[in-house]
Amino acid sequence: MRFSKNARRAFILSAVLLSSAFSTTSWAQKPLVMGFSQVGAESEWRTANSNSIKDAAKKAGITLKFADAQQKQENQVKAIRSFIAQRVDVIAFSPVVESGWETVLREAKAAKIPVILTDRAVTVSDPSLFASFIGSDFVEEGRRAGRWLLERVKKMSNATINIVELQGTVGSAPALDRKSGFEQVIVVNPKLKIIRSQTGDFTRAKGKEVMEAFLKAQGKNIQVLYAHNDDMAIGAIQAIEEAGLKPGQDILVISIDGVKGAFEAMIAGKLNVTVECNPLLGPQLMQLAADVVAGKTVQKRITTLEGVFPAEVAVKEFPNRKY
Ligand code: GZL
Repeated sequence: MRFSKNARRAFILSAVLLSSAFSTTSWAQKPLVMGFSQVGAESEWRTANSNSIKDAAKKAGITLKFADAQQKQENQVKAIRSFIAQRVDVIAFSPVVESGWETVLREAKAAKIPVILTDRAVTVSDPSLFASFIGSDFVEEGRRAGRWLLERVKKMSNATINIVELQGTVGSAPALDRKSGFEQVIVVNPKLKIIRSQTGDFTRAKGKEVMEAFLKAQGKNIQVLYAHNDDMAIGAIQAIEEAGLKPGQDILVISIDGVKGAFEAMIAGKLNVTVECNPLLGPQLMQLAADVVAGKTVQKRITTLEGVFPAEVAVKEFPNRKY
């Protein structure tokens, strides 16, 4: 059977249209690929944060390339460069420290790959280097810790109330901001003095080690410990007990995150209050990534909602905790 020239032409045209339609359809269903650079695995908070991101990516059908930087900035820069080379659709990361990101973020921008900040902020001269920042207000977390202490010391007759402070990772947004927020609030009470302040790098081991040094230097002259996260507080509680003192009584213990370990310490009477810092950012991040890749307008700053949990509510609240 012979076909006319027009019939052959119509057949070829419909075959081309059909194949392009198929490839368009298959393109439209291509899963979004996200490169995520995580700070590390330094705390209970970080573990919960990583689990939230991995679970949410799976539920959203997003292909996640996850890199753990072991708390080293150079590893995060390497991971981001690798994501650029792999041409991922979007890059997200929790920057271990605030500064030193300008160059690699310019490389991502040149490659036309959008970047989303999660958890911690960066300091850059050009805000267009990231599409959005989703995370807590660390200054407010520090203020909440300070406000709890202002109320608590109303019951104390001491002429001065000496505070030792376990700071988070040097140069990180949570360490800088939690310190300034706390100081902004306690300055109104001249009895309150921060007599020692040093980084415990957000880990239990380092928190214990630094608290041992504080106790050796200051002994019974410490009335309050302010720790920038629960893991350092839990390490410090061990040091306080090993020094023969009662954490939560001889030394008030204030910390931030709201992880299960903190609730267990409060129920045991060893920690007085934890200020919540929500790590469960995964679902919001995946929605944000899909919106950014789709070219939708997104909020530049998304702040997570959080509370304060004094020991008095620990038993009741503990069963509700998700991390
Ligand atoms: C806060 C987060 C901090 C936690 C720590 O959002 O960056 O890092 O408070 C964690 O537990 O190590």
